Amino acid sequence: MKEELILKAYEVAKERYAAIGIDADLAMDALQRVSLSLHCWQADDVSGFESTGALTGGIQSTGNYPGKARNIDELRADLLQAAAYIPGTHRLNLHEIYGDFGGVFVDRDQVEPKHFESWMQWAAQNGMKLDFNSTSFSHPKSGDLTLANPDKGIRDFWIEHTKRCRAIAEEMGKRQADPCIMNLWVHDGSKDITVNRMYYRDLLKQSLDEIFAVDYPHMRDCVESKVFGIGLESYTVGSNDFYIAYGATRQKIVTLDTGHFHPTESVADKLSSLLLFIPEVMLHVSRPVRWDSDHVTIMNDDTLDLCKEIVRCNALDRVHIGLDYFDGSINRIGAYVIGSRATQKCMLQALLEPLDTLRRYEADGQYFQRLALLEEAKSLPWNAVWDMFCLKNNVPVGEAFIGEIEKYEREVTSKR
Ligand code: RNT
Ligand code: ZN
Repeated sequence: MKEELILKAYEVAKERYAAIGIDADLAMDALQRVSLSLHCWQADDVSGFESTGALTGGIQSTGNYPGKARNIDELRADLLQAAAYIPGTHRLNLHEIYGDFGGVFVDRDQVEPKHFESWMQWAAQNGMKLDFNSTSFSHPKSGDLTLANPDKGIRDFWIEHTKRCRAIAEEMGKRQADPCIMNLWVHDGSKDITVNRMYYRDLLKQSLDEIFAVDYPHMRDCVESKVFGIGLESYTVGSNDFYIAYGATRQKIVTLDTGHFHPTESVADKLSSLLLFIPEVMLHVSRPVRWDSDHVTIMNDDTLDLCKEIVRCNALDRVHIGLDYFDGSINRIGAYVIGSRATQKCMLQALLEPLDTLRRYEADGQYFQRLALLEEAKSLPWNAVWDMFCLKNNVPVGEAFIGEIEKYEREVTSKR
């Protein structure tokens, strides 16, 4: 699109927003400060570099689109490619199985910061900060139960793994002078009815307490629940109730994955409750289609509501926004770009909301006026502000990135 047109449209939009008391420049400044944590696992369908084994742990990536990243160099190249089409500065969220193991098998209870040395260097060179995840799935000892396994040997193996992951996250946080957020999600559960619900939860609680016994200054822990996994449909040890209670009593960050709740539950509604009792929230923004399907995030009501709640709770500095989806059926770099830009578009609309006026209406009991302005706000020219934001950040405006990703596919990924 012609730059002149983008500037002209922005000038009109800016005035239109000024008329309702919103400064579009300030909204762009605020959006500039919102970093997404890009999940490394979209580039290769959650394979990682540890082994060539199957993806287990009740999660699944479907689709066989050609060109997935097969090694660390390809993954890095793809991430940079994706980042080039996403305005702003973003973080990279690594899973333990993406370590730089140099072709040697390093078991999960042996992993060390040195296996992430090259990632730390690469991230620094590319202006990205790192977040981290322990990995309980895709391993011979994964089974149905890891940290909640009655077998002490297996439980200790995963406790050791998770402790080591925290030490790695600490090193990352120290090196980047910004806390590394480490997410802990374990798939532990049961395919069929269990008569030991409390027993496993008690084991998980004890394992977590042991893992978190050491306090680290440069990393933050977050714990992620879910409803069920594939093959683990009847019971999940780390349920939502479990982790909310755990997070609230231990002051840990709770991760809300938008795919991990019953379909009619509003994840956005959870923020204001959690933020009153826990220090921060981590989000895994995804798009569940009928179930926790991990489709690519789009600009839908769920994502919009979530971003609006972050802003309405005045919690931009207390909510970390990570993406978590894995679609292997389309161009994987395109998937990153679509989901990231969609999340940012939602955040921009949230930042452009005439909140003061809406709140005044509400305080005065002017409910018709509140609803009318909420409706009108939906069609204000936020998209002109978005185009301007992309232009300012030197990334393709509008659909121009489609052609660029096609080119990278032609020249690089299709040759893999
Ligand atoms: C699984 C969880 C978890 C994973 C990643 C790969 O249901 O959402 O966050 O997606 O750890
Ligand atoms: Zn998740």
